[in-house]
Amino acid sequence: MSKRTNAQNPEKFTGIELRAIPKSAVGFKAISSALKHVKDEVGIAKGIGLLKNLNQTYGFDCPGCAWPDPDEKRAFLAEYCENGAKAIAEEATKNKVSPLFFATYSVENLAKLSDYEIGKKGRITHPVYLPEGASHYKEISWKDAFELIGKELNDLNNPNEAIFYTSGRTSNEAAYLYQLFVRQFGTNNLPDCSNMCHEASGVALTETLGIGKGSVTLEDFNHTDLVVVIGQNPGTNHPRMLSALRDAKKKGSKIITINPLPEIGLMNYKDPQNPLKWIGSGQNLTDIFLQVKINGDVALLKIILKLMVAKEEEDTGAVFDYTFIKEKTKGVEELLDDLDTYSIAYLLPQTGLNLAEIQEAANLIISSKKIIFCWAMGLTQHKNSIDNIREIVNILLLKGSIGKKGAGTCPVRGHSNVQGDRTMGICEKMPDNFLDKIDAEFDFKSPRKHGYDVVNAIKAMYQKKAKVFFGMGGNFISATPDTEYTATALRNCKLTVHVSTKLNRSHLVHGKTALILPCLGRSEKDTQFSGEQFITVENSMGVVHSSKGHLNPCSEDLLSEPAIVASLANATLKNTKVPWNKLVRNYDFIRSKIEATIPGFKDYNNKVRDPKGFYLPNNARASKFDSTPTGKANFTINEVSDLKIKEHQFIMMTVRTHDQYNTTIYGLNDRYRGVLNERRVIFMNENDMEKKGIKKLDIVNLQSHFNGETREAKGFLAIPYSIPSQCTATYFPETNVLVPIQSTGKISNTPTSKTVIITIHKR
Ligand SMILES: Nc1nc2c(c(=O)[nH]1)N[C@H]1C(S)=C(S)[C@@H](COP(=O)(O)OP(=O)(O)OC[C@H]3O[C@@H](n4cnc5c(=O)[nH]c(N)nc54)[C@H](O)[C@@H]3O)O[C@H]1N2
Ligand SMILES: Nc1nc2c(c(=O)[nH]1)N[C@H]1C(S)=C(S)[C@@H](COP(=O)(O)OP(=O)(O)OC[C@H]3O[C@@H](n4cnc5c(=O)[nH]c(N)nc54)[C@H](O)[C@@H]3O)O[C@H]1N2
Ligand SMILES: [Mo]
Repeated sequence: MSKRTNAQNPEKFTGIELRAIPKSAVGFKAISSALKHVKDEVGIAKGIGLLKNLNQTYGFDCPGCAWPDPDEKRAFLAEYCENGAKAIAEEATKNKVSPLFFATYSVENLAKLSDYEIGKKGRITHPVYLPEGASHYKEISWKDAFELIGKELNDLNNPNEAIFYTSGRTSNEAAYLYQLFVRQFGTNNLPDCSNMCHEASGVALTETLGIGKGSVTLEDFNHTDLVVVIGQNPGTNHPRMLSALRDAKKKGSKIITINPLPEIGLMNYKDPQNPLKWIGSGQNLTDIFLQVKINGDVALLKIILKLMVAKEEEDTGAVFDYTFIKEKTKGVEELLDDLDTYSIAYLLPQTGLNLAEIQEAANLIISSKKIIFCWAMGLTQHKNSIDNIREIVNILLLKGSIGKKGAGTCPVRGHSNVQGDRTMGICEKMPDNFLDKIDAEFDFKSPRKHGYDVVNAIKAMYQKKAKVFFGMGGNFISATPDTEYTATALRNCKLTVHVSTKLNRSHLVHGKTALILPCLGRSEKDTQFSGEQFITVENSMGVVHSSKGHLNPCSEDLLSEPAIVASLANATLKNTKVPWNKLVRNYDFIRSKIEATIPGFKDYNNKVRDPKGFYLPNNARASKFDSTPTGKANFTINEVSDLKIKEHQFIMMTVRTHDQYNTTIYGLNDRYRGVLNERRVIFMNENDMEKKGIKKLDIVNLQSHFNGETREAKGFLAIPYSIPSQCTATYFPETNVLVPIQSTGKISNTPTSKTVIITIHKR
């Protein structure tokens, strides 16, 4: 019986080695590390073939991050990066998880492994089923699997008892069919990884600029005066962004970095295109580094705003773009009045910085006409995340630095099609005009009641209000907060189903019965009735383009995600007028339906055959703001963080190592931070360690504290690091157990994975 399998990574050390922090990012080490992963996972000959097709105009889209490809020239080496190569090596791995594998290993035994060990087991080759009370998954036919799910869904008292999660790798075509199926089934319970990711960006940008997406294109980096990279670690998570930053610098732009950690990719960088330049240390990308305290960003941005106002008062017109403010915006007076209520003396301690360094950064902002702000999880996973982002918009609006070349917003997305999935309607609360179009096209009435987002889905399962969990990709148990609470939630379900490429912990922390449905990966050929198909995705800058796999599928028993949705719909829906089988015969048919129902996709099938793809309309890029509630771009009034920690407490942020893709752990190294072969570490300020009598590599237990509740994660090695006092960093997902389910962002409801209040206890 596998009733209470491990939901957390085992408390087990792997043999840490500490190294000096490298002097630069990328360079030869990156190429050799990438090739090593490719060689180990897929073999060298197949590996080179794979890399050749990655992000090339007729190849497949990197399943790594959502950073865009250049519209024009693409170089062999430039268009994949170390971590992109790891991502595809992971998918194209030689290792297989077959029915024999499942017959050999019980669920209980597999759950004792770490996420790293589980992931290395490889690709799932057949659909498998775990009956109630069974200890091992066993093979099931696709037909029986769909019938079983259809029956469970139809047995529910109400469609809202089912939850349909999506991770962000799902293609536009699969996502569109999936949301259509779910809405025809009768619910809007479509939580997605965005709820844990850039939700706050979407909320804040829609309110202020009328579009939940960023406004810049890659080309803008060639025309900007200043790039501010705040709360983001592109050297690890979006390595190809470093090339854009390098290009910006070459054209004379400056870079400000705002981060509690001096992330090596931003500080020092070696150009992968220029091996001759690898001798010696790299180029310093960052001109000004502000080592802000965790969650001190609103206070910092407010000081910058106050310094801008002070300069403008001294020298009218030197800072603000009055024409833009007058014609395009609303609320500037209220903003200026509100800024007056704060004193710099009050704000400064919250930043951990000194005024002189902030003044230096403010001077760059003051003197720049075209500014791009880039950000990611360092801003979006806090209680006041929407304030972080709205404060950035305030700065850009005062400068008139949006909707023109070289300027604007750049929320850097995570998953390679997370933005496209939202465009396709994967969201628990799509606006009525989207639903009206779907209803008219397919002749049904989709539900209007909003569904559950990720956190509310977990609570609903915990409270037994939801009974079936269906995951389209992803690794729900390891990606979500409050691991033990979420494990109870999943175990409460009658049925949990995962459409997956690789084995992960979510297959092992399951409902009373469970299914794994194995699907094709991005790099694989997708053959349907009309022949080989391609799929389409939307990158972080709103470019929709095609992606076509070149490898033979790792097993003959895989289905594509669109085919899985169509079969599921056939097995579940009684009165559907959607021609599910026809849509899957040729994905052009799906794209025609997308064209008919979603704005911006006119002539989709034609346009997407241009290898460069096409840009979706973007009102902020076009400097049109009439879609906001006020019909103008809105200044907003934002509150500084109310985070209060006691003297003996610390703030913990959970971050990614250089060797992982979210919950997929490629390896145990975090080369850029000088930590090898260990993930159970906590980075601490050296003085804090001394005060607490903690020495380098002492073992500590961590406790988080929220609303009087305590959670614990045991066994971490303390590492002295350059980080502000009372701030600490650990790796996700090992410390997700400490992130309280109730601790979420205002409006965004995103778990506050970057602000966890902890105490540290020496063992
Ligand atoms: N190789 C690889 N690529 C990836 C991923 C991956 O796991 N591996 N994940 C993908 C996904 S889904 C996403 S969302 C992105 C994530 O990309 P990132 O957001 O870069 O990822 P994190 O590791 O969460 O890093 C957050 C950064 O914010 C900083 N930070 C934390 N708190 C604060 C704060 O309060 N203020 C400021 N100013 N900075 C702060 C941290 O020090 C860290 O540098 O990457 C995507 N790309
Ligand atoms: N503490 C903490 N928690 C976090 C974060 C954090 O910074 N700190 N970050 C959050 C963020 S930004 C995100 S986006 C989420 C990520 O949450 P998820 O998207 O749920 O997690 P991933 O680890 O990306 O999912 C990996 C799994 O996806 C499956 N997979 C891979 N490719 C495919 C495919 O092509 N099709 C299908 N069907 N399956 C596939 C594989 O089986 C693999 O095991 O985690 C969030 N959780
Ligand atoms: Mo993400």
